[in-house]
Amino acid sequence: MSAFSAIGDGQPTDQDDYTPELEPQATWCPGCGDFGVLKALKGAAEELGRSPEEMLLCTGIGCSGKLNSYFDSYGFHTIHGRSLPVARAAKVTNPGVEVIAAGGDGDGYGIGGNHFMHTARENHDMTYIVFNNEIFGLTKGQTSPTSPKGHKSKTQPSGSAKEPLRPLSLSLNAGASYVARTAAVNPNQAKEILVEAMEHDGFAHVDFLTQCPTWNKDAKQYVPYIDVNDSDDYEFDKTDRREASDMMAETETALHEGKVLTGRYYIDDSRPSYGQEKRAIGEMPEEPLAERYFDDSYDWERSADMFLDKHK
Ligand SMILES: Cc1ncc(C[n+]2csc(CCOP(=O)(O)OP(=O)(O)O)c2C)c(N)n1
Ligand code: SF4
Repeated sequence: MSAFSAIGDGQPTDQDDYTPELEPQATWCPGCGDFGVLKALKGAAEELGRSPEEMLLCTGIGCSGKLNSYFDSYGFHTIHGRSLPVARAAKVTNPGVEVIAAGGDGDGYGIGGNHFMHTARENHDMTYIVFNNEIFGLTKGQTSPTSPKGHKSKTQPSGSAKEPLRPLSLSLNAGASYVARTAAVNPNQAKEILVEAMEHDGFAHVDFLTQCPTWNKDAKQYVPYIDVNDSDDYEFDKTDRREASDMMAETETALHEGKVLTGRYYIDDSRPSYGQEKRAIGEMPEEPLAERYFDDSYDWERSADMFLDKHK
């Protein structure tokens, strides 16, 4: 069955449907926050009734990149920092698929930072989960873009001299239409946020705090956490860009002072996604482009020919 013909079949699912036969048991270190992402993702997919055939999970490289070995859906384990371009191409050609991209903070905010910025700007319809453990995990704990200033590692033995990147603020300013932060220690909130992110039409960025007990002793377990949407101490309108921006800045600063703030920060339901915009102006056909691969009689246009014709 092709992916697009499975869409809308509404097959009943339970969490076991997403457990692969090949690697049913994840091999992350005991206590790793990555287990929390897997659990939340399985719970969200089940709640939304998405069958494994309706989902594509594109991952980068790192401990986090193993997510698609442990989640049984269509999957693409890409190269370092490149989950987003692959996910974009898949969504553009097969819009009915539920596309999820995932990777670490090194993968997504470092080497893949350019893709992150422009996928947010173009509002591609997908969920992007960043496993933020504030270090490079797989390669044994080097300083990453989100490591706090002063954090000591083998690559920065005297402590990082650099201010960390602010992922929520970057995402908002780049153009993401849904921005949230959750934590592996908060599985219920994490699942609810992933459900919302998957339902959102546009680029939904979830910064997921995932403790790495093996290489990042500083970050501990990201507890106690506070949900800024539930706490009386925080009041802001998550549909207001300026108020969201202020709340994000406070959250990012607080993290390195030992205060873990999480929640939904920004939601814009009015902005069309990349695919919706392209279809509206006639640059993309209504039917999934992917269907053409199954049509032997389809006469493919070569983009180079179209381009050369215009310049004659
Ligand atoms: C182009 C390239 N550069 C470097 C590496 C080596 N490498 C593999 S994983 C990794 C970092 C992983 O850290 P992160 O993305 O934060 O994910 P985590 O392991 O913490 O989940 C690096 C630098 C690589 N595989 N490819
Ligand atoms: S090294 Fe860290 S991030 Fe990687 S599996 Fe172990 S605890 Fe998790």
